[in-house]
Amino acid sequence: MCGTETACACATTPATEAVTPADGTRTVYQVAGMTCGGCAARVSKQLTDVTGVQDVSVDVAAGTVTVTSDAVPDDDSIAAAVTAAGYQLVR
Ligand SMILES: [Cu+2]
Repeated sequence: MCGTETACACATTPATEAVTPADGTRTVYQVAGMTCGGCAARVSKQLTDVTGVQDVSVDVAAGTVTVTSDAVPDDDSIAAAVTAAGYQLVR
């Protein structure tokens, strides 16, 4: 089940598997509203497009998103990407 108002491919979209690069800065964010693998995939896809982001790992159960990037990402860029996916960055 997915509590979002927009269409979410909950049943068909697999969660993104975590791939951790050898180097990079890892930042953990709290994201509200994610309920399934489809949600995780949506958030992951948007965050991957943020400049400097190398890898995104979503933990739906914990409601956290771990972003690996060249440098510590701009909070506003991360928030905008999460919002674009249909969820809310908790900060
Ligand atoms: Cu969902």
